[in-house]
Amino acid sequence: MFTRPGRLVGLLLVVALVVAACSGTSQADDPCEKITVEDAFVRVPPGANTAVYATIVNGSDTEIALEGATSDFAGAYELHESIMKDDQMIMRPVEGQRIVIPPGGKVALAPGGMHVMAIGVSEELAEGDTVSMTLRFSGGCEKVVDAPVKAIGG
Ligand SMILES: [Cu+2]
Repeated sequence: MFTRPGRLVGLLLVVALVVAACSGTSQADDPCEKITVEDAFVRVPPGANTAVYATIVNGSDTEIALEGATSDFAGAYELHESIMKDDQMIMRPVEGQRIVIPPGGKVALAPGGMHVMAIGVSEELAEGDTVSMTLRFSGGCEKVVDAPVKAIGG
């Protein structure tokens, strides 16, 4: 009984030190913790290839870049953008395979714009299915998202 108060103080001291250590690390600002991926979805494959869309929000005060994606439903994944050329919508790989999201900003990967191109779809994907995809960001940051498969117009 007599030892308990002493041990309790010792325990509280340890807890206080751990809390201080943890808050110290989060102040070092890990931008990865402040990236959120919203509304990710995969287009029902119109053929051998399809596109993945999402809105990426950078809540950190550091610039961050999407640098790639991986999953297991296709053979390869590239960052693409759709552009108008000679009155035609074409798509091309994003320069440097890098989509920059400014500090406090967001970037929408959306039909008619940027997207993750999934090349060589190896699974039958139908509306209502969900795929798991890992988005790779600068600084070794990775975010795993569940993307439902959806039909889009056109
Ligand atoms: Cu594309």
